[in-house]
Amino acid sequence: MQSKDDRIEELLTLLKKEEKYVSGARLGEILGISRAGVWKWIKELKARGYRIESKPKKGYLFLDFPENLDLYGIKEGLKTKVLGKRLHLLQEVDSTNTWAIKEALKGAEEGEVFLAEAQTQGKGRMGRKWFSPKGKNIYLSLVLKPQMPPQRVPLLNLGASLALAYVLEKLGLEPELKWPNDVLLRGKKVCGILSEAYAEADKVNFVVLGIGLNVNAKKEDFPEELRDSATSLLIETGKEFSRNHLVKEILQELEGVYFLLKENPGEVLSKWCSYAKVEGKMVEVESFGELIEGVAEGIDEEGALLVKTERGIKRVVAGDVKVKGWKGS
Ligand code: BT5
Repeated sequence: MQSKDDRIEELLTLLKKEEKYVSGARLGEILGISRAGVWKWIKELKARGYRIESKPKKGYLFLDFPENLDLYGIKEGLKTKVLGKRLHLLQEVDSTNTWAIKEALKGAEEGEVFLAEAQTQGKGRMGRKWFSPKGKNIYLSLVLKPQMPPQRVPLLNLGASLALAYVLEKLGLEPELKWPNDVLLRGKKVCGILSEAYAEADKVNFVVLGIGLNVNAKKEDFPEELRDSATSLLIETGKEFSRNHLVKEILQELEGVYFLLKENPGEVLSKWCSYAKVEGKMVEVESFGELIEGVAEGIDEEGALLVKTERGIKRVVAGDVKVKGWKGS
């Protein structure tokens, strides 16, 4: 049996598809409910921030999605098989990654998505913090159960940043990727990715993939120390974006890359490299307290960065890269 939420989602899909006024009687007929029932659900959608016009004798017209994150808005028309089949949203949480890990330990399924309007303790890598103001950006964590050996988990990071590059490119932007997890616009960080794996020696139990995308944050919303190195879609384009639409796009592109990773990881890597443009550049990498200097040679099949140093090729599995001319962290 369908839940009430599923039925309201159906009503929304119907209204959006029509692109003109639809009468309450007709909607009621299709959904098998009374006109008063339709009105009640429309009121519920309006209360969630949907812009729907109601006119006597004409009916209802869908105008726009709410500005706040909304699960119907994300699910409506979502073309994925696995990712986002179940979605969860909180107004505020410590970290969507921490939340998703707790749920995965309790049995959350592959593809479950955890979103929040704000994070009080958004996490970066290596104990760093992710700045997460309310109602402006996307903080999304995803539970994945990939059939891959633990040493290949870094490929998910690269795959996720590639998916984000596709999403941004569709908006007419020119994203660049920086090993291992940054998505940059004009050299500034617009998105960060953090994957946390729960694995045994030879088996991955689950991976939580966390994505933070700066969407509608203005320059003055960022703390002073990030203003030169961080950016948002609003700062880059002067336009506000629907976060519901973006979440949908992210899930769709991510699923494409995730499936491709299973079939042909080499293709994901070579696509990633085409956005990274790191090959042949002088880099300085800080990894586990060691400073490695040399020329970036590329990425190996497990997603590690290969650096040609004076003492031969060094394989870097984690760390921070500085490339001349890049301002990101
Ligand atoms: C990352 O770490 O880039 C991973 C960020 C992952 C965030 C998502 S949000 C959803 C999910 N839930 C979480 O708790 N986390 C994930 P790292 O490479 O260590 O970069 C962190 C550094 O980026 C910080 O030390 C700052 O310099 C900078 N930074 C912090 N907040 C930023 C922001 N909103 N935009 C751009 N740069 C930021």
